[in-house]
Amino acid sequence: MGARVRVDIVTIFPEYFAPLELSLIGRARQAGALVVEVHDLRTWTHDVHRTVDDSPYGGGPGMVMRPEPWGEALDALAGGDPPPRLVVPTPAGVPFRQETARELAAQPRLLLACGRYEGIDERVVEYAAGRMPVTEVSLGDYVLFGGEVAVLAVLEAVVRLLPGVLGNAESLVEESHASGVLEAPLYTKPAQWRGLPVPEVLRSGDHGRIARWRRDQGLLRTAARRPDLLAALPAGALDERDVTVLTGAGFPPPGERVAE
Ligand code: JA5
Repeated sequence: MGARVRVDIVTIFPEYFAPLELSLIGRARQAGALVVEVHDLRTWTHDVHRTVDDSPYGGGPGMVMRPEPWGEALDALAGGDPPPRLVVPTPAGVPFRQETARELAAQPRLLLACGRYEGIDERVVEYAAGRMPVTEVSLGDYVLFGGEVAVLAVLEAVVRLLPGVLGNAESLVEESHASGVLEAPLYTKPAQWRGLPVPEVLRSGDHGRIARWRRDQGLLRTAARRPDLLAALPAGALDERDVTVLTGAGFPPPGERVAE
């Protein structure tokens, strides 16, 4: 993981990024682990209306972001050696995962581009890809008004991996997500709340039993909610007891799974 990341964000809504002053991201900036600059794409327009969009070639609904302001933004922000990694959120991107966050956290510079309307003229990414590494990412199979909220999510996933932003305890949580199995449910005091008890095992003090219970709960949740993750586990990730827990709860044995 890189020691410090410089991030430039280009958007037509700079106010969306006010939260970057807050909480742990704000603290990371104050600690110097992170340098963020937010740029208004309209800086790189020259007409009186500061136009950034036009109608789509080929017809269809909505508007498309014109390439010229983006080209000037790249000229202004993507110079230097090495150039930044350009990250563009789009529903048509490759899935953004924890491993993507880890890869981005290792870069010295990131340039995060926020689309609006129906998206950005394709030639912007084509042009950029000839000059710098480009990653178009999707945060999930849904549509947003623009890339701003996705960029905030990407940045939060990256910043919490920077050294000095979190303690070691939290770093281990990331490792367990990397295991491909969802986390077990969490509880805190009181032991009884509105008639609902904390599972007895968590109050037993038996750390072996607790670890096994958490493993089981994580596996059962994963089977119920994310069968895709279970199916993608590498061979040997599940032991005989894991398989017994899953089949005992009525889930098909992983590996004998047919298409979902
Ligand atoms: C919409 C112009 O993966 C969820 C996402 C939806 C969405 C993203 S990422 N970017 C945009 C966009 O709309 O730029």
